[in-house]
Amino acid sequence: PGKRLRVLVDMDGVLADFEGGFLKKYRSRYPHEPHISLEDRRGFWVSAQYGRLRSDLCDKAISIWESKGFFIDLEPLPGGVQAVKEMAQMDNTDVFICTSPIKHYQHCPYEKYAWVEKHLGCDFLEHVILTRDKTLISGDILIDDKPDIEGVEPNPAWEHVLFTACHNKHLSVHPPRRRLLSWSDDWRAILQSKRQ
Ligand code: DGP
Repeated sequence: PGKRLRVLVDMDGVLADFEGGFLKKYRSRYPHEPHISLEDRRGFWVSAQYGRLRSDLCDKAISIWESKGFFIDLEPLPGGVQAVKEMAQMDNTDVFICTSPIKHYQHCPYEKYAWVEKHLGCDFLEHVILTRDKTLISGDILIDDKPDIEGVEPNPAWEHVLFTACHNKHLSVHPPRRRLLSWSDDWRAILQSKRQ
């Protein structure tokens, strides 16, 4: 008779391959400019690392994800769509996709809904939360690849489980913080650990 578990799952870098999609389109659009391999990515903000490489590359990086078609074309990360579908079928479990759209709003919010419809089905559109401040959203767990999730609420309801990505894999995560290494890792045990 325990209460329902509410799971928040991030989209870019957790369900959708933002980093891979970015690098592919960046190299195709700027074939004569230097790039940063996924192995060498450090820090959440792609544009910041490109800007350190050469100052004009910051705007070139930004131009990629501001382009029409960028977000809808992102490939699903291995196992993510299946895991979310399985979670949604579990007893006493509510799953929401919690994602921050970029401020350049011409394409991104639309394409995020379109991606969910394409890969998870139109019923899942009821479970999409677009917010620039995830601390306001209540849940038991937030699975997200961003190491520092901040906002106006100093004590968010959720436990942030850091989803491993190319840009965060070198960071040490100290207990009680924990990681989900990939969707092959034991996400079911993490959910179970939060149930009453
Ligand atoms: P989220 O993963 O929900 O926290 O959303 C963050 C978004 O920001 C996601 O679409 C990835 C994107 N992003 C990655 N690097 C940069 C950057 O350097 N600048 C901006 N504006 N957005 C970035």
